[in-house]
Amino acid sequence: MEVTVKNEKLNSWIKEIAELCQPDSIYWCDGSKEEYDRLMAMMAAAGGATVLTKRLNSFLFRTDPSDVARVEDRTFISTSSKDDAGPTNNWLSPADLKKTMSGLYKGCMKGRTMYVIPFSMGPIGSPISKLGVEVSDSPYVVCNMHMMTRVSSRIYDMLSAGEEFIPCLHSIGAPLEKGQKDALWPCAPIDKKYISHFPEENLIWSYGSGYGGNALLGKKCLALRIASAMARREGWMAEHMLILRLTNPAGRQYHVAAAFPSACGKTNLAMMTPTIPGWKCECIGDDIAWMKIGADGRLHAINPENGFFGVAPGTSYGTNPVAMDTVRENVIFTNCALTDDGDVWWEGMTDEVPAHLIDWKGRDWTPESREEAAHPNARFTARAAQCPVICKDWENPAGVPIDIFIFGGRRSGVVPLVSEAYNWDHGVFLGSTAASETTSANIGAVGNLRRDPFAMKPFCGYHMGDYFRHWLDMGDRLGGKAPRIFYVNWFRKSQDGMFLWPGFSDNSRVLKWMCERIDGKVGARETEIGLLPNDGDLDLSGLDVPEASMKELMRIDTAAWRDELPDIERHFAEFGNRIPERLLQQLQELKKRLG
Ligand code: TSX
Ligand code: MN
Repeated sequence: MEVTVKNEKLNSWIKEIAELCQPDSIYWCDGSKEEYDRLMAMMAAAGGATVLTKRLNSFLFRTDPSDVARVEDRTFISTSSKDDAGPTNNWLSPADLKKTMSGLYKGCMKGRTMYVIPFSMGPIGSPISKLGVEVSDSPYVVCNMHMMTRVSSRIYDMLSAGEEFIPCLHSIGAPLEKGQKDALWPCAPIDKKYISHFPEENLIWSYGSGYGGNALLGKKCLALRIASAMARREGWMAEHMLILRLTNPAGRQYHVAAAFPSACGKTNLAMMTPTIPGWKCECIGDDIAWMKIGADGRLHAINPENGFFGVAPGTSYGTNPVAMDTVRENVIFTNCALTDDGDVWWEGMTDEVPAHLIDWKGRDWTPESREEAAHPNARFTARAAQCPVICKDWENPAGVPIDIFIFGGRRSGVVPLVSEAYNWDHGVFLGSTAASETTSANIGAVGNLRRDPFAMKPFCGYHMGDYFRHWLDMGDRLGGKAPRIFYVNWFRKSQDGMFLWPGFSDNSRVLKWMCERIDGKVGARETEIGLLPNDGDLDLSGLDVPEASMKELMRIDTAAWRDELPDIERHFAEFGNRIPERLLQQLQELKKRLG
């Protein structure tokens, strides 16, 4: 495509990058279906993409075994002062990092095409949206960006009209010498991978990985790390939250934004089908929320993304039928297993395990094989518009007004099914101390307690002490119009290790209680840790959870809570003098209540 964009910053940046990376050619993307189909056909012909004959317009990619997930150790927040990146981020000085990475970028696109990808995070033209331009040498990235962001030639017009954009430089870091045969998934070794953010100049540099959050720079890099830093400067919020709309039988709507660490089923909750009669749930987003205070004084949220980049293993018609229907066609699968009849399969997809598969490494697989057929972090990429329960307002440029914030984690003990914060400060305390037990899907030993404040630990683009303070500031500005804050734990277990709560669709019962709290229809009992449902207030009709289980789900184990206090103190101490006094006060009050 012949493109002229009258944007000096863009043109000089592209020129500079082309001179540094030395691609064979430059291609300006327009986001069209024709472009998508052409690049997919090219990758299929080269062998990197497998056409799935059983799933319309769908493709399977197998990555290099060294390039299967985000690389947190290689992720950097590069601010001029190390202290501004905070204790939860890796830091290198902008000068040092740029010097090292410029060395790597030199000639790194030799033998390849450099794609210029213009995109909008959020509906094109929404006052909450932001533009980005990703330069990448990966056609896999182009096709995924088509689904996960709004890629369109209209962005060029907006850039020509002088709109701002966030430059996102990406290379897989695998130049091709003349005559050299390309790898099926070219990338750089781990010690050469860098996922770098320069929040002081809204700039992203990624090198060496083609995978997900390392390479689709609109998502974690722009919409969370860079956007969180912008949001603090500009007085809005960029959060790692799903967004959903609940409608009660009377037709009243409630909007929920919820933050959970990984392996808690965020996508499942975002697409949940309520069990309680007459209640409806619609999906607005499953990963990221951008929120601004509107003219009405309330907090309005948009989903800056255009699709789902979801974890496949564990997704089934049992756990998430809506996701299964979302991925029936027009899907990019990454690191799933391939069936003999040209479909994908992953662990947990069906009760019956296929007798033969090609595993994610391209090898024959049978149920006797020792390794998993799909990688535990295997993914699907699908447009949000394909989701059968996508909310009609999911692209409303004004966003949806948030009524309820939910934080949560995976805890086999101690934390009750649901509690409500006493007030905004207490809610911020709950978010800032959120913790989850590690599962086999995480790194490290299974069952360790990990603090992941606001589920933002890997995604906050600045000092997390300042981030907590920003939450307190937002509460001050929102005043009586602030969303109410709740904390949930779907994962409490009995003495004999069984899940006490059925979870999934029955979580609608917990959400219903929250809505009734908002409307002042139900009371709550004051406990040491927050407000809990009174007996009989949770709608358990048609549910056969034994009364003893409900009692255990709601039990406050004050001794166990007291045992948590030193860990919370250690956690807060990490943030040094940037921890807000108001959170330390919340900790003191919790201590006092526990006696
Ligand atoms: O996503 C989950 N949610 C939220 C759903 C809206 N999961 C899966 C977590 C891994 C990503 C859950 N797992 C939930 C849950 O609420 N609860 C549980 C634990 C659980 C697992 C199985 C059963 C009950 C609870 N029951 C049976 O298997 C029959
Ligand atoms: Mn996420």
